[in-house]
Amino acid sequence: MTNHPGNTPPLILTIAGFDPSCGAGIAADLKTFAAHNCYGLAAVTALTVQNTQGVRSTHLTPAATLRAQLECLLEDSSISAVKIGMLGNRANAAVVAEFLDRGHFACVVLDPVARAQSGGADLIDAAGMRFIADELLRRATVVTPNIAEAELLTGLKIHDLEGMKEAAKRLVGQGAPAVVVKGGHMDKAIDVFYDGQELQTFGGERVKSENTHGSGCTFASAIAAQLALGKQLPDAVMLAKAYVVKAIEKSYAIGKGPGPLNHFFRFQLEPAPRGTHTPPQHSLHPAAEPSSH
Ligand code: PXL
Repeated sequence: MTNHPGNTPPLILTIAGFDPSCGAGIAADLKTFAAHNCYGLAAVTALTVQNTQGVRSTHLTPAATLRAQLECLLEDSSISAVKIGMLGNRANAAVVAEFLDRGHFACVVLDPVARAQSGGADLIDAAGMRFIADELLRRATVVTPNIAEAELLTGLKIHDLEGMKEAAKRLVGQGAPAVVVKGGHMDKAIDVFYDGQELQTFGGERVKSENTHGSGCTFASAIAAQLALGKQLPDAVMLAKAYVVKAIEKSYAIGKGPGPLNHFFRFQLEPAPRGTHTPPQHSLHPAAEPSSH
């Protein structure tokens, strides 16, 4: 039996919820890691019921089961970076804090997910959000709230770029080593980066596309991948933003609501045509196998 650790790419763990439409959450994270040539591991905090039109319900993983998933992975694998998304409630957030303390990870990207862009059920309870503010911010390498999440974490009301800068400073004051306040929901998609020293803005015209479901998950995961590949903040943030913009530009609809990003735009310039599938003529495809029974 062979095992080739020399060939292993960086392993990145996502701790997040599952979205069956695979635009956001764990599926978006794993696609992003794969697109960056990294291997993704995943611990599931919640099963959501949703399609592109919104979240209908959430079903949280029991805290003991989340803890068991995390311990099981930690025993076996050397994890280069951790990305944290939907946590669901305080109990699961507390399990994650415990896990971060045990794992001593070099890179932890915390996306403090509160609600889906399409609305619907809350993705964390109020006590969980308070726990993120009090306990998880300081355990992260970088935190990536959108405007609504930055408001919940700081208590500020954010109306403009100045408000975003104030929130970024406040979050660093509250213990986050570095922050990106995402302005994707403002007129101009400007993000504010602050690490306690330099306040920087990453500009951008808004991409003309409805297909932005999972862009927050993808952004945080792309930062985790860039950090795992050895990039420093804020270069990792800049590269992640460029990746998200391109993946939105190359996106397509899969349902009636906002579609997912095209995570693999680098590999596949045009989507495959639908309805004209020809089985490949090699022995690995079941349709090409001679029937033996
Ligand atoms: O985009 C936030 C988000 C995170 N995690 C899960 C989600 C969503 C939004 O739908 O479903 C599992």
